[in-house]
Amino acid sequence: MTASTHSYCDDRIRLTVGDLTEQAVDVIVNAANSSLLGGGGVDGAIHRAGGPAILEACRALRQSEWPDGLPTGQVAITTGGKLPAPYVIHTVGPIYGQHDGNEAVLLAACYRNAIELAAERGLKRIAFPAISTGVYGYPPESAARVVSRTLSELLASGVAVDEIRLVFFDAQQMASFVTHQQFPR
Ligand code: AR6
Repeated sequence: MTASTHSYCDDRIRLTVGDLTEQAVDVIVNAANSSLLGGGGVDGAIHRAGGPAILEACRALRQSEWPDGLPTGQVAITTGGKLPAPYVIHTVGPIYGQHDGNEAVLLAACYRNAIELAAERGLKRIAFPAISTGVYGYPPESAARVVSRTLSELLASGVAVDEIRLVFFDAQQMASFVTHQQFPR
């Protein structure tokens, strides 16, 4: 297998190196912050590539469902604006070291809640960035263990999605994930 074609769980989980904003799937997941009003990293890239419709939809969420902001581990869906993916699910990853040891539970909740929301909406192909492993400081090795266990449990439970794509910004990040993942063989 080449570095760009890793897959697990009967090919329902695929790893790729690239720009999340370019993924032509049904929905991409944003590693947002609780304000939902944009930021740097992948969040900034999504708002830049998707255009103002995403921010407008996020502002509407703040005025309706989430007046105090989106809590860590929760999810909210908006349009994808001009992105190839028609929808964005925004989630807030844990800031490493700031959740009294509950970081892994919260990181797992981001992935689980996003996939369950996608399934509820009939969105079958979902792409994720490596949530919390940038500015939020989650060690990528330990994120790989949490994410792989969470995703394999979800697929085993029969969740209705066809493809979960994990998008890494560079080959080194993907290689680290491959080394530390704990998908069933
Ligand atoms: N495509 C794929 N992966 C990317 C891209 C991209 N275009 N850009 C960055 N990454 P981060 P966090 C990777 O910091 O740690 C924002 O300001 C990056 O290399 O974007 O959850 C939010 O508003 C890293 O591996 O998200 C929050 O305030 C991963 O995406 C805060 O950052 C996540 O890095 C959230 O921090």
